[in-house]
Amino acid sequence: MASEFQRKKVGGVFRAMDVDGDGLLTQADFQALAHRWTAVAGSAGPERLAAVMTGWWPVLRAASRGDDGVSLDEVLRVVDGLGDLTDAVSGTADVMFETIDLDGDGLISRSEYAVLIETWNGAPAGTDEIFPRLDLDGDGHLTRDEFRVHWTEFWAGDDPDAPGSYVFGALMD
Ligand SMILES: [Ca+2]
Ligand SMILES: [Ca+2]
Ligand SMILES: [Ca+2]
Repeated sequence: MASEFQRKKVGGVFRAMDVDGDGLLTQADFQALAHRWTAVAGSAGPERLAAVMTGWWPVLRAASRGDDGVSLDEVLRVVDGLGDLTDAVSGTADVMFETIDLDGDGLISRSEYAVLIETWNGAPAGTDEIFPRLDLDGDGHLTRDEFRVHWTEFWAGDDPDAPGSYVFGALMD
């Protein structure tokens, strides 16, 4: 069972992914998200990211009960099982990392991270508070390993104190 914290955390991302706001994730939402990502200027691999994101759609679809979309409860059931899918989760983290590494230097800068937040949420959001917490060694960048840790914590973890719980930004009520 998903905890209240997981519900809050994943619920925020669910609302960002539910592009048309009807309370269900559908293939159309995924296509809209993929479109949003392919519009990120200068990015080397948005098509690859779109393919990986679209690849999660059958996984979610399989968890839903034959209706037209996937509800938050159904997403939470999938999230419950992600502990068994750690390779797929960290693979998605790597593709996301490469997509937001706009200058291709193998690191995520503060401004590149801001692009992630804005593109994911469809609107700009402050990153001044969370970025230093995500930057575990304080060198001013996120490495691939740092990002993978946070991404996996977000999707497969349940720790309100872990920086990764806020990798998509602050949690809203
Ligand atoms: Ca929707
Ligand atoms: Ca970079
Ligand atoms: Ca760092």
